[in-house]
Amino acid sequence: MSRAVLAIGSNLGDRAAHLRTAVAVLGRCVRHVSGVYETPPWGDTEQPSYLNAVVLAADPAAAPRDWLERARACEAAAGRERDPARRFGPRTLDVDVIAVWDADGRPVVSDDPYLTLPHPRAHLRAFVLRPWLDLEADGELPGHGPLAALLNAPELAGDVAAMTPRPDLSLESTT
Ligand code: PH2
Ligand code: MG
Ligand code: MG
Repeated sequence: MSRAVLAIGSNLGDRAAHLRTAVAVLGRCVRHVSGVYETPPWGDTEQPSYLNAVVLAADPAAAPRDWLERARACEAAAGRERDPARRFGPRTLDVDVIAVWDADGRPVVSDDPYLTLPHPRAHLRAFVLRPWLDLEADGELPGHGPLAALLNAPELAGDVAAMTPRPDLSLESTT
């Protein structure tokens, strides 16, 4: 069994619909979907605010790169266009592979630039850590430790305070 934590985000168009597209395209491998947060743009502040959420996924057959391919398939389904000039710029849908565990429950560690695991900036991103913590109170980011401790870091205090839960938006499938 391969397990993955996927972070989903959108700040263009019908943001909630794009997040739902991600959940739909991931399909049967989805185990849990977090609540949605409204979050100020990180890294490149001249863009609209984001909706962010986290998906816990599992698939007995998936290799680490399969998670990246699935992430790319979700982004393509939401019409994602890449702007090489704006690495952290606006997007209809971003699906990032945050961490993967192998069939023995061991975290996959990789410095392959194509798929670096765990995600090299996840520990800096309240919009990833907070919804993940909601799903896994004892969750740990491999190599960085417990989510709760990471979220308490003084550097993240401003970002944590600025994010707003959006209980009016649900990503759970209604079918
Ligand atoms: N994604 C980015 C850049 N900045 N800011 C927020 N709040 N949420 C995101 O998902 C996000 C971002 C590029 O991956
Ligand atoms: Mg991203
Ligand atoms: Mg991405």
